[in-house]
Amino acid sequence: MNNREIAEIFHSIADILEIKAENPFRIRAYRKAAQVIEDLSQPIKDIHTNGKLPNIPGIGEGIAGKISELIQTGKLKEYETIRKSVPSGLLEMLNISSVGPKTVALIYKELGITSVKELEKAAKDHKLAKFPGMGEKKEENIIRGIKILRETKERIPIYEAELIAKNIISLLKKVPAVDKISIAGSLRRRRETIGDIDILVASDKPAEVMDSFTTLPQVNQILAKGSTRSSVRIEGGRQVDIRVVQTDSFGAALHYFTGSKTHNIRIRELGIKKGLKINEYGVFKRSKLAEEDKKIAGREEIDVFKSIGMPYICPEIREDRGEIEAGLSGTLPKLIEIADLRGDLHIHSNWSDGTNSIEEMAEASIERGYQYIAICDHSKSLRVAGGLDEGQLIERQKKIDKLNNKYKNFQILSGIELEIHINGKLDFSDDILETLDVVIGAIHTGFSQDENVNTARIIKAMENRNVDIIAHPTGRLLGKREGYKIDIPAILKAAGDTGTALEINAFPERLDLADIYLQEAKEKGAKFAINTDAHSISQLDFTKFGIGVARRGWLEKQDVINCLNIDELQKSLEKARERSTHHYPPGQKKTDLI
Ligand code: DGT
Ligand code: CA
Ligand code: CA
Repeated sequence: MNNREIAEIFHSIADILEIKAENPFRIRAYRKAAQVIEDLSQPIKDIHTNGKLPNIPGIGEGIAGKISELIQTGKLKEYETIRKSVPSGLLEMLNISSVGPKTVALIYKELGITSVKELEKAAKDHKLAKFPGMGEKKEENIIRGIKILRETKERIPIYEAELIAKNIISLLKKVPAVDKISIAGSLRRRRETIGDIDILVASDKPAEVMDSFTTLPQVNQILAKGSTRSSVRIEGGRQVDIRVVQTDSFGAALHYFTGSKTHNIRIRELGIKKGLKINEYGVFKRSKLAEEDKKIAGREEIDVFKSIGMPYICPEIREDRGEIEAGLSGTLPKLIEIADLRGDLHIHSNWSDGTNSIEEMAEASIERGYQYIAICDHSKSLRVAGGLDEGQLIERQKKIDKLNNKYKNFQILSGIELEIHINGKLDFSDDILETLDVVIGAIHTGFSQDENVNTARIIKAMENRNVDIIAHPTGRLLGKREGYKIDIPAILKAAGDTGTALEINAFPERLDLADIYLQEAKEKGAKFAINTDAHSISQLDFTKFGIGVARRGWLEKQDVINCLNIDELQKSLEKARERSTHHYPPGQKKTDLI
């Protein structure tokens, strides 16, 4: 268990105690412990191993014992018990963005509400406003929070969908009746969330495939079972659809079931104009007598496109957002690929809130074939994430220099994920920033500011010549939080004007900047950086989700700065820094709004 997981459990215990209106001192002890653990710059596991838990200020003997239990067993008995002592609906309510334990306690006590659904009704019926600290605004926030919570509950994050699909496919591949198998639907198109998971199989023994599919160990409920199509619910409630077709229809079916529906309709219309019938079974030449339609293609997906005079269109852009026109006029983009990435420009180490050392992150990146990485630990004011101060930066630089002497064809860039304060001021002075290779400006506090405050705040940071990239530009957390209130077109434009790259943060719950903004940003002259924001080695593999977003946004490798090799990257960063100063010389700031 890492520091954050343990801190979350203590926060959760404090929440439950607060709902139950227990002793405030006890509540405070848990909260304090959670805070202290979040602030630690070292893995608590190591501190525990060294027997130094009792030395941490703010952690008493009792809490230290619970930390040991968590580290040793991965569980905490007290937590398991206390969780059962309140209706589970109350804990679910805590996931609503504007609802804390005090609100839950109040509505439970005063109105006997124990579920999210009841809470939504009460808010809509204005039954909450009369209580102290509530009001109409709060009711609105609750209703909106519940909507967001629901949307993500209904749709599956791509990260989870991919795990489910991979598991099922690896099991079905072992079934002899399965000839070919592929992911289809929105998961193949790499949407950020997935309604249901679609799998396509080619087989001449569909009944055997369906039997195998519906008796997989993870299947909880069979929603439908037929010879060409079945649907199940797996553990956790997620829906998986499967279709089985003949091998000589597999390509046509793959195209059809990959969608999107609007893309399919356009393709079918183009077929009709050419006297073709295109469906999930193949491409057919129409004759006057329907039964004489002659099948001319179906085995390979690309033949569907060829039949209407088009090159292959990658699944990620099959959304009827111009790909049909581009295909017809020969102007399809050459979409970026994972192999184009030369490095990762946003990686955390255990100098701030990462789990692994700089050296471990570097070696894992070398293994992945990178030429460089930028270690971008948090900056000083983000205490909860172990932000570094000026002194620690100097110490870290020594470590990085030493490692760089060791590596031959690999370079560790020294970077920072720099807090942008509410007034647009930066966490470090320009003198300090000058010494860093990569500066990523970021917002982690004060989300609730007005739109113009947040917009000016970010643009002001972009205008600083030393800020190279803006981290997760809209701040949304899929299913948890809408982005900050910002004027997105203005931010995209400022990125183009100042040469500050926009991050496509590949962390599965961020995927920020989202695909829908990328074309607009590109038109305004912006460049991008596809970064994982990895806090541990395994998270370095999040790149594939960032690449999915970039491809859906039609990006090519020349749009993305971390596709440059190290020399080109350094030149490009330098050029962008010059551009910021050129655009906004001192005393002529375009946005001195604050
Ligand atoms: P989702 O599941 O909501 O994330 O989105 P999809 O795109 O996976 O949609 P789904 O699962 O309903 O259907 C899978 C694909 O099957 C869809 O992308 C296109 C194709 N499809 C489904 N229904 C129709 C239809 O009525 N007409 C056409 N042309 N294609 C369809
Ligand atoms: Ca689907
Ligand atoms: Ca489906």
